[in-house]
Amino acid sequence: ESRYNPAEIESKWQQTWTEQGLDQTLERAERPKFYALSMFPYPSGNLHMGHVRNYTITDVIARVRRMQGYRVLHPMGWDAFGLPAENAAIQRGVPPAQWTFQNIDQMRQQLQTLGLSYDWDREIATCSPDYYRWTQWIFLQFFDAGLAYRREAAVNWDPVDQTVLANEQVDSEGRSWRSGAKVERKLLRQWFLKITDYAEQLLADLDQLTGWPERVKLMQANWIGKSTGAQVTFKTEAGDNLVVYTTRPDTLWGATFMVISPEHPLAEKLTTAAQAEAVKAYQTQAAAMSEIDRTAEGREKTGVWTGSQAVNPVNGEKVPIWMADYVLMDYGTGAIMAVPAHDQRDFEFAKKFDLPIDLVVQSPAGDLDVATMTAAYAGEGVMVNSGPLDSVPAGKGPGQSVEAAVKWLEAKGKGQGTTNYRLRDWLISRQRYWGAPIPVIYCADCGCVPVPEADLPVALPEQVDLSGRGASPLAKIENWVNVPCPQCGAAAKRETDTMDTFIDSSWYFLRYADAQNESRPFASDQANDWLPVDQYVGGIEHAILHLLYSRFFTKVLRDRGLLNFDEPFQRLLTQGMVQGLTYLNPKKADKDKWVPASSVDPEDPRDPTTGDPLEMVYATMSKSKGNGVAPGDVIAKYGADTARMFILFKAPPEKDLEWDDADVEGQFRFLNRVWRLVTAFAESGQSLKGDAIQQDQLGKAEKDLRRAVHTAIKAVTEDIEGDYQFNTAVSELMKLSNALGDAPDPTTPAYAEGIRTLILLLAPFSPHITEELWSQLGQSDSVHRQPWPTVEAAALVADEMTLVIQIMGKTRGTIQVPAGADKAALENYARESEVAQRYLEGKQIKKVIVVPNKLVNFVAM
Ligand code: ANZ
Ligand code: ZN
Repeated sequence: ESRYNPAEIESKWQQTWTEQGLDQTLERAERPKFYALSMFPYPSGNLHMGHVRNYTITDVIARVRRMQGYRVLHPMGWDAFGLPAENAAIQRGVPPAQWTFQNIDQMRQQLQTLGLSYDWDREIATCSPDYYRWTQWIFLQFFDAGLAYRREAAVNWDPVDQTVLANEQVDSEGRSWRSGAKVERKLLRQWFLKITDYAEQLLADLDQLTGWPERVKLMQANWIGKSTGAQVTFKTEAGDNLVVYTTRPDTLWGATFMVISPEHPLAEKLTTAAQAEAVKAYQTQAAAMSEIDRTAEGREKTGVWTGSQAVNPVNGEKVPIWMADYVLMDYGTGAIMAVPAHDQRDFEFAKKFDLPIDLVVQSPAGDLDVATMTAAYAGEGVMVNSGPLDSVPAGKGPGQSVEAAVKWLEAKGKGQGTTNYRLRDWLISRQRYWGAPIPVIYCADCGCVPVPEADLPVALPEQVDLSGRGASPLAKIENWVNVPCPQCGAAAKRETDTMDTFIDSSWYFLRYADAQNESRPFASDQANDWLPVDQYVGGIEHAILHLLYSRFFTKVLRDRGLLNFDEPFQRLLTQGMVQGLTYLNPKKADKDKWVPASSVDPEDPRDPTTGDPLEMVYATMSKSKGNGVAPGDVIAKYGADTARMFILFKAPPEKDLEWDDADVEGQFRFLNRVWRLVTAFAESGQSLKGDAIQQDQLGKAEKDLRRAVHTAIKAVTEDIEGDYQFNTAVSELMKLSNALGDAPDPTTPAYAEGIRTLILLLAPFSPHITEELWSQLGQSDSVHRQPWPTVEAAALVADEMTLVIQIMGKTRGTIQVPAGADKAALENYARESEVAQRYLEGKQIKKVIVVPNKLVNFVAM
């Protein structure tokens, strides 16, 4: 008897599949399409368990769909531009391209050991010129549509190295990763994409995404941040219009001061001579702070009076104009009316600077009094002290105060209803080397000129100074920067910024549909055929930006006539984290508390440096915690099939998964059991063909086995088609193998059917062992090309059922009766049963209650 040797069979079949092109995309038009996509990885060089989980889930889905008769697109590629390659170059002198492509080769090899059914002919790397050429082409589509523009925006500036830093290169104390210098903010003219033009569509179309987790849709909606309210104009003493945006125009009668952002264009004009110095100092202080710090909840309020006032248009009262950093310039109008009685930030500000507080909403209890309030009141109630709004119910609903206020303001010409979005335009300029160059040229006469399509790609030069100091790397290469103007031929200069790598990943799913197209990013008919992606699988960390940007790109390309669909991803699965057993020293602080598992004796876990006893928890695998399990180690020991089985079995895909060696071992044992069952069957000389099975001529044992087989088909299919409950599907497969193991006669056609079914149902989960067993049974075509088993309804029908016998409502025993017996028959079986006879002896039956398929209850005295 042969032994299950995963190392041998896995590499053998991987090679055979590659040779046979088994995983290439089927182009047979008559089949329905299915596009299964995993979020492509950054090529760090090392595959981790999170990747393995992500790709295994998608692979099972792709394989099941193929067996179900779909033509499946299941591609893989590399999100290959970005900072780490550049950092490697800065620190170790390896050219970014070399570093990246080496990593890609290494990771591709690691992926191949997992038996993932990718069509490698469609592999893409976003850093290769035949990809970023089209990234640049798409940028020019945005430019042409007026959706790409330049304006000044702040960057992180390292004053020592005289260079721009990415956010990741600034530590939590705001210092440069290299020079240690305190990072400053500097204004640069940079490129933006006008995603705000699509804010409403991006929000509204979330409703189409019925196959997305609610939580992700909510995160997107919050990020877009739609709010409705009004713009109201206040007149300043100098006669300027100071416009505010408010979501509560109904509270205008309670506005006791105004606040402008430190960057507000009227700031200088509004500031009186006496206040000039204080205002200037405050502006400098605010400029150094990040938006997150400025708006942090509960932070002690700061601010300064500008020295001037404005007139509240609803009641003619004068209100002082203050400046404070909690008002942001790029939201609304950069100025607010402050209503301290009903807005918490304004309340805190008023308390701090001793400004008046006027109540305009009285609570239903009627006991609100500004003298005793300790926080702003944002609840329901009725309007008070509000002129025409008095006694209107406060709130945003129909017929309530906000609606009434907007009507009143519009009628009086004092303001108008508006909608606002929190979503900002997308800053895509990066002052870095390893990204797609932004394809424009600046000419003194013609201005900003797009690079003509024929000149794409604007290729990254290879000879480059990556010292991490001074101007951005591309800006330092004179012969690259200086080019003739494409329009007039005069001396001109290239743009030296590259694009945010999120741009690369905002269209890669379209490229896969037509990955080798040399004249276009993709042919529209190909993209329209394959997309939307039927199932997208990836991490929750991409719930906002990547998915939002991809949706945005899809809509813009649709509006350019290149696509005919609205949304790129029909169904989204965000898989849970893979957690490892983690040791921590409770006596140590935050980052220092983790002790790598490799330095711990699991029998007596202690800190190797201090001897302190350690605590154990499950935490997401990471380098810093030293709790990772290397996929390569598990594959070397048990094989990829076991690794896949464990990952699918251990937890439902959206849930976090705790790595557990014992359960890995358990799945290995299960595959060994399958191996023994099938090889024993093969060695007994039986074939899978078998004779046609006549259900009604089978004996009990065979019927029982067939029922187990078809129950497994039904359950596994439903588990996969429903919510991808792979864990319960694996349990069903284990049950089926037990049923086969218990079957009294392994020579019947029903047994052969069981063996065949077990292999087919297991194939998407464990592609190698099933292919090997399939071929050992003399099958010449791949198991992965077989049709998915279907349920035979007749085989599911049970012959017998268990009937409960009750006397006076008390269960006294059970009997086996033919399934499907009618009420009268059930009553008869029950009367004749030994249980009933024993309990009813000498009694008189008053009533018999029959619950079909369940029980018979005798009422007797
Ligand atoms: C008066 C008021 C009274 C407000 C009240 C709220 C409650 P959302 O819902 O997020 O859109 N605001 C407006 N522009 C701002 C800016 N640039 N920076 C900081 N805060 C700003 O928030 C809109 C509310 O946030 C606006 O409505 C305004 O305060 C403030 F009982 O106006 B409100
Ligand atoms: Zn020119």
